[in-house]
Amino acid sequence: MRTQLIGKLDLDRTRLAQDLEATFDINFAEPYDEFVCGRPWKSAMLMTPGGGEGSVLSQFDPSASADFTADSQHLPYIQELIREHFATEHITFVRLIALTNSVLVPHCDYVELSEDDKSRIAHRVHIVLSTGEDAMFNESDSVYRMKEGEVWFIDVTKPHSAGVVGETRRVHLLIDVADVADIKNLFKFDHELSGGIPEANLCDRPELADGEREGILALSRIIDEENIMQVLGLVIKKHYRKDGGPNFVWSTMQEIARLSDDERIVKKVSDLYRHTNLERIEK
Ligand code: YCP
Ligand code: CO
Repeated sequence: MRTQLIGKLDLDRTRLAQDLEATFDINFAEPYDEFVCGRPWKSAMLMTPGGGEGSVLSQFDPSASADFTADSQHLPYIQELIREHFATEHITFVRLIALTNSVLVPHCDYVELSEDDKSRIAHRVHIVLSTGEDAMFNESDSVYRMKEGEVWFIDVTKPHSAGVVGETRRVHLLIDVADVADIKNLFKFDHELSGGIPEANLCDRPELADGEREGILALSRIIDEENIMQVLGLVIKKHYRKDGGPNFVWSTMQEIARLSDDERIVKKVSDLYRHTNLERIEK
């Protein structure tokens, strides 16, 4: 399913605020380190196959039907949002995601899954519970914002990344749903698929200036195996604010690596690209 706006939920701000406060008592997992430049990507499972604990999707048998986890019991309003707006029988996973001052490496998901698993988590839906101007999303060469209350399909087979370039605590619900005969059956609220990323959600980014590009490429003079993720983080952050042209992040990293004249850096960049975009080898 291509990335698009599905609809908007009227959130009860007071009840939501209570639940968001309660999320501070939940133990978030901090998985997918290798995708993160900055503070951890924090994830709490709210629904899983069987309702048990675990931090990453691959720890569950997706053929079991999904149930609410113990953590989700602390969040009565969010549970209600899920129950009242979605046909829960199609849900495989629901995660609560918190991100602050951090950018994710542009990547593709599902690359490690079998065809069977893919059909059980065929569609990824985002619900925005809390966000800000500094919280953005990227797909291919576009950067956009999902606004509070909005519900989106995200095509995670396309290269994508999330970024909060400031102090906002961005909180989303991520709902993975199985392939259903008619997509309309998933939703119990008024919805209208936008067909693509609406113009109003796209971020207007000025073109990257020549001097900035030179400065970024000059990171080749200091890049090493210890700071590579910070260099990558700088390049990604710049991508969220400036338009550097097609495939900016990875083509810039490859160029920085080449200019570094360091074979280890060239290999690290290419390994990281392969792991995040082409094949995920569990270590
Ligand atoms: C996921 N993709 O969609 C992960 C989250 C980054 C990579 C972290 O489950
Ligand atoms: Co992803």
